[in-house]
Amino acid sequence: MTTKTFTPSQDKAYDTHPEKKIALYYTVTGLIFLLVGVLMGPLQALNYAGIDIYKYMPFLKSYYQGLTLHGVLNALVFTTYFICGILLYIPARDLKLRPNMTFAWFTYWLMNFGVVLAAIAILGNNASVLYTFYPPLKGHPLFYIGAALLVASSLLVGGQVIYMWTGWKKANPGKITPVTAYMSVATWFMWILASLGIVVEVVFYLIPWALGWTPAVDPLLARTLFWYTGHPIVYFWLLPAYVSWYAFIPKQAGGKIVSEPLARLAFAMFLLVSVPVGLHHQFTDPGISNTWKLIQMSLTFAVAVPSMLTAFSVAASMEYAARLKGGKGLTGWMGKLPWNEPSFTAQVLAMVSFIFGGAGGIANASMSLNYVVHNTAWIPGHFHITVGTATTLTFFGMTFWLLPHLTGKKLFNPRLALASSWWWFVGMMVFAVGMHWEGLLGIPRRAHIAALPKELLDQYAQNAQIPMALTGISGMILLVAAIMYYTVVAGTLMQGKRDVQNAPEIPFSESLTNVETRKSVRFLDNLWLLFAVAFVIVLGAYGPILWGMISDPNLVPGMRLW
Ligand code: HEM
Ligand SMILES: [Cu+2]
Repeated sequence: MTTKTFTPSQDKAYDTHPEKKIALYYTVTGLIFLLVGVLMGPLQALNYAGIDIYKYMPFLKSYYQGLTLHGVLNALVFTTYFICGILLYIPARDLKLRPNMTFAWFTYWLMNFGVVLAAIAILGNNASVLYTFYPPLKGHPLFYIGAALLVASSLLVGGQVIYMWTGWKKANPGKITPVTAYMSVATWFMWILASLGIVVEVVFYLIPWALGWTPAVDPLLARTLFWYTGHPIVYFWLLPAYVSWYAFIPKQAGGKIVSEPLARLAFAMFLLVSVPVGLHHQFTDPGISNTWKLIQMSLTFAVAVPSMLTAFSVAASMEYAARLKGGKGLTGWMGKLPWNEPSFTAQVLAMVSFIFGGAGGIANASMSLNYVVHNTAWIPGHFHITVGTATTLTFFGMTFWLLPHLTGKKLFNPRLALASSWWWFVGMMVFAVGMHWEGLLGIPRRAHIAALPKELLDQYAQNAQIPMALTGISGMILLVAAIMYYTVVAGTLMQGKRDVQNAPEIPFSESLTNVETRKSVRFLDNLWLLFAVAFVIVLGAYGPILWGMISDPNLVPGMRLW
């Protein structure tokens, strides 16, 4: 009998690691949906500059159909796909385990199926309910069923990662989970707890109602369940970016993780306190007592702490790397960072954006200041420099090594990749100035203001000429940035040649600390325990409110306003 030696062939990139292929499919599918969503953005930015070009867009029945596409595809669909790709692949590689590939492909196709159902409803103009789908706005049942399948598939991916990790723990008794896997698993635990609200809202209330099985729903209860998930979902978007900042940026900068225990502590804190804070989106909602609003406001400030830990610790890792290369002075060391590397620079620009976004978030979360900015253009100004840049630009930066790593193809035109990152960053900064400013002048969000009669639009415009111009210009800058970025992605994927052996590796960083001996780290490795504690905190912060609403509902029939 002869034994064959196995050499991976150059053109078959996935022989040794079939999980690379699923990671590629998840991330690229997400990017394609993002492209469609992002193309609506400049139209909206022009609207906020008082310029209406919707009449030239025959495929959009209304501003709100476009805005639904934009919000749903960017915030819900792109993020979920991309995160499922990276947070399945990266922990599997870190633990040196292979996911069950049949199951993993099943989750991918289930997700596609869900998104197609929702797309049928939105594209047919039967669900222009925006990405928050607040009742009594009533969309087509396919929209809610599709959304439920999207969330369900993401939970199955999370479950698979937790299952892999549990198997690893059994096989490695007494060992501490490697840090990247730890952060990924903690994120999935957080998402499982966080998604409960939207799952209950959609499955128990909205689907039966949209199908006509129940005549009415309670809008306040639905909103509360929505925001139960709707705030921590931002951590579901952000934590994968933090994984990259903590675990990959130090290596990409040429150094090591300065404080690994701090990284673990930050993720443990996110698991504990990111969920019971959703009421800060409902400060203006009647029917919820101020006491509960204040409690959740305080918890919101608590969850800012791990983000600050992250800022200091990631900055310290970069400084360490720069000083290793001879960087000197209070700020002079920054010059030694690899600014010509698109992956690194995109992510650092994303971090800078998050500093501003986080600061604005503190204003949103303060009950008294919230009344000033609530439902104004300030709010989209805020979340385009958080999810729209901190997360999105980090993911763009990751693709600059990830796509070559997964496919064995060279990054197409790194200079264009670098330029696209700067253009996105600058575009979003200008956008943020314009929109925050418009918001402070009282211009509402989600308003087709460019279609107002001239006298009414002028009432806004006479005070807001500068911010409106900035917003419009930013939309054009962002359009250019998006074209550049997608040229890089398409150029990379469409090359015929692969060089699998010389493809970049996952930039796992080494750590300066030996964590095996640390009791605190050993304690934090009990993620099931932290999950249970988080659950109890959530019950305390939400149980009484939800119970009050469920036992005394205010039912309202559905409406279609489009
Ligand atoms: C070309 C880049 C982009 C531009 C010019 C843009 C522009 C805008 C504008 C002007 C609005 C406000 C619309 C209104 O309130 O009526 C908006 C809303 C929104 N954007 Fe973007 N955006 C872009 C990219 C993104 C990205 C990358 C994300 C997330 C990953 C995102 C997520 C959202 C969400 C969730 C909304 C809220 C929709 C709603 O209120 O229902 N956007 N965008
Ligand atoms: Cu929030």
